[in-house]
Amino acid sequence: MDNYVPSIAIVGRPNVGKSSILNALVGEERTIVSPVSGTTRDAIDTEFVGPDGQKFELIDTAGIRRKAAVASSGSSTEALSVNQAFRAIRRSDGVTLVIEALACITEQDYKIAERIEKEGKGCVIVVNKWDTIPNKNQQTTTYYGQDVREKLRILDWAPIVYSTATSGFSVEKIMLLW
Ligand SMILES: Nc1nc2c(ncn2[C@@H]2O[C@H](COP(=O)(O)OP(=O)(O)OP(=O)(O)O)[C@@H](O)[C@H]2O)c(=O)[nH]1
Ligand SMILES: [Mg+2]
Repeated sequence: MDNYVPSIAIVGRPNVGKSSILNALVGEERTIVSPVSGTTRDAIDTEFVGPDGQKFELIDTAGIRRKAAVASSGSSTEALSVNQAFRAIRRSDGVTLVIEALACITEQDYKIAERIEKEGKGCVIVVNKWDTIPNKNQQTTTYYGQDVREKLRILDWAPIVYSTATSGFSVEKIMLLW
């Protein structure tokens, strides 16, 4: 199927830079970026053409918070957004799981990882906001890589990319891995 366009869902906790990554990839402000968590409410599809002409459908999704936190916020909009993000994982061919460099990997990230694994999707793990890590050296990447491997064991086969969406650093690497 030459015309088949694979879809890649960009998922992760709120505010990690999912929409920023999509904008950096397509080179324009396709989706709203803001410091407020929960900015993206709907899964938005955008076409992306790779350097070799390969087309992808990128799906920006709403940040996924803990179920209990969503329930206690009393926001049915957020609950719907979270369900949509899980649906995006289901309907996509692959998933870009975004984690924020300075934030710890939480149980919530693990739950999203479990979902990706359960749905049998391909995955690239992106450690974004790499610019916020001070005094980086060669060992920094090793250290972060080990932490990701330890805490997201279920995705031990997924490649890891360290990116800065706001400057575009390493963002194109994410798509080269598909
Ligand atoms: N320093 C730094 N800030 C970033 C980076 N990527 C995104 N941000 C900032 O982080 C904030 C959240 O970015 P978004 O792209 O809206 O994050 P999101 O994951 O789409 O957030 P929700 O849609 O709310 O889940 C914004 O203020 C961005 O400018 C990065 O690589 N480095
Ligand atoms: Mg967003």
